[in-house]
Amino acid sequence: MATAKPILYGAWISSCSHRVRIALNLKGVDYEYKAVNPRTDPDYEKINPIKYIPALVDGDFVLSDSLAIILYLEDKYPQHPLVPKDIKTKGLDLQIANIVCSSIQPLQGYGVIGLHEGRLSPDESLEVVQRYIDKGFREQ
Ligand SMILES: N[C@@H](CCC(=O)N[C@@H](CS)C(=O)NCC(=O)O)C(=O)O
Repeated sequence: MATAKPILYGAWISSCSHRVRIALNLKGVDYEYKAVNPRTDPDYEKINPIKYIPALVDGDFVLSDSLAIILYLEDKYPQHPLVPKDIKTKGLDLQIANIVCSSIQPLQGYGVIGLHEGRLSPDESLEVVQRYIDKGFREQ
């Protein structure tokens, strides 16, 4: 019996979803992509109650959070490894991944900037976004 393809829920605007799409494509995994608006799609809340994208549905298993999904894919599809075997290189790779996931994206994403909608001008929002992207990539 053919196994169902994993389904990735994401959106074009979401860097977190892009990470997982990149991992799936580097590994050559055949998957289905479903574009959703996590804030407004009532069906998506049943898949991921925290209402963030991405989420991966693999049969009856649902996993959210881009880094968790990527590490799951790494274990499930060992071809074209993404995580180095050398423990120091692996540690540094995970450091970079975590800085992107924890110290850049959340601080300049909708969760923070959206909270200030109407209170920050577009230039002020841009300043916040640039501050965290610049700090994360320049100083790590
Ligand atoms: N740590 C999570 C963050 C997920 C996240 O913040 N996703 C954003 C898109 S990149 C989202 O769903 N934003 C919708 C919102 O904040 O309402 C991951 O890496 O997947």
